[in-house]
Amino acid sequence: MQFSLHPVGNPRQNNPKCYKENEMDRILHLSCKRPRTKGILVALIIVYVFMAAGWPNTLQQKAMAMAMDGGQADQDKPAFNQVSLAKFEEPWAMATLPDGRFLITEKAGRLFLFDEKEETKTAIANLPEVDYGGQGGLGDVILAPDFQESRTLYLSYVEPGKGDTRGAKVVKATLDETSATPGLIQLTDIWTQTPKVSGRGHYSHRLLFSPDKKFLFISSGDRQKFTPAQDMATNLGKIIRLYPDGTVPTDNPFHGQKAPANEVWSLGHRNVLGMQFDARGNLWAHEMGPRGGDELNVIFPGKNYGWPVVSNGRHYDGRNIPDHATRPDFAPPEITWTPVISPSSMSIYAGEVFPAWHGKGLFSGLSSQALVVVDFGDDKRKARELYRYELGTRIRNVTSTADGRVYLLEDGKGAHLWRLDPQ
Ligand SMILES: [Ca+2]
Repeated sequence: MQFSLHPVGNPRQNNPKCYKENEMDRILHLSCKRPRTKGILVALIIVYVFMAAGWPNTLQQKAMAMAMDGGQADQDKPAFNQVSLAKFEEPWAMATLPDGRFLITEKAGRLFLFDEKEETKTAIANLPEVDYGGQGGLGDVILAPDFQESRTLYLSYVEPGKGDTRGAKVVKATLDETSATPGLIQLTDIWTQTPKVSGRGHYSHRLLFSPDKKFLFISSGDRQKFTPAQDMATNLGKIIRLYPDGTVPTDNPFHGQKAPANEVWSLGHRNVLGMQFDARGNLWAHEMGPRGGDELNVIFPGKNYGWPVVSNGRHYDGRNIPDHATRPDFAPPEITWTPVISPSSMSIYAGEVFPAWHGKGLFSGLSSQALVVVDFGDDKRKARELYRYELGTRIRNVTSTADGRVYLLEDGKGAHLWRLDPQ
């Protein structure tokens, strides 16, 4: 099934008054969804007149792109078709296997093998029981660096605690495909969020291996409790660095301090749902701000990124939070977004299918309903958003393969898995 891309601008979707945060991740108010139909209609009529006048085909396409994009056409902004491959129920994360198949998690606790060539979707047995609800359930899935030989993968999910509490957990397991039904075996605990607290938000629990394959990074959200992000007696609101077996490296910045401080790589984070290393070895992480103030940070060991003391956004009840500029002792973000984009995942593009995206960050957006393309800058130039594609639906995940194919997972129930094909 083919879907044409119509990157129609809709400022209401980015108006801070038009979204609210609850346990479901920044839901857009229905009253704010009215598109700018009149402006689009006028633009389309103008384009139609030019087309009728017999412009060369390439000029027609450029005019169409400019009209649809508020006049900001960029020849380095490649157009694509969204090809629907399958549907999933509240998917969260996606990993690519060496043989080209995908692992895809669903929040309610299901993990699928998806084969694009065979168009088959196979449920994997023996998943751990997850505490499903709000922003949590089954979360991330990544392959161990030696997956080809070991068949080891890592999963993050939410487990219940005592009373009305819960927290994220990371396990490793072996993917066994020797019997008729694929299943997980040899599940081993790697890490837990501590303490477990009430609520069902801001687990973060994004997983990433370092380029040298020696370290496992885990993002741990503030669980909507704010102050734990500055409290080294908890591992909430932190980025964590471990050995792949869950033990704590002795060269971590807070080595020698009592657990869990010794596992902390950086602190002062709110809700980091995407992190990746770039080709130069920099660790980038985006995080959701409160009302305004989404951030892209470059992560250094031992640094404090300021939440909840500083933020370029406001609290949801309207109370001010001092900006980053008031506290130079905290690491400032490379980019802040107000209105927010609600970044849900990050991929750094390394392939050739979309040459214009090489080395760029692809961020999926929930309330922005967009694919956001970010230039990470260099020694002379700061990181910046290059442009975005407004897709008209919440995007939960963006994944790019080593050979450059790009896939999007829609958010919510009956969510499409799309492949992006260049036009
Ligand atoms: Ca910050």
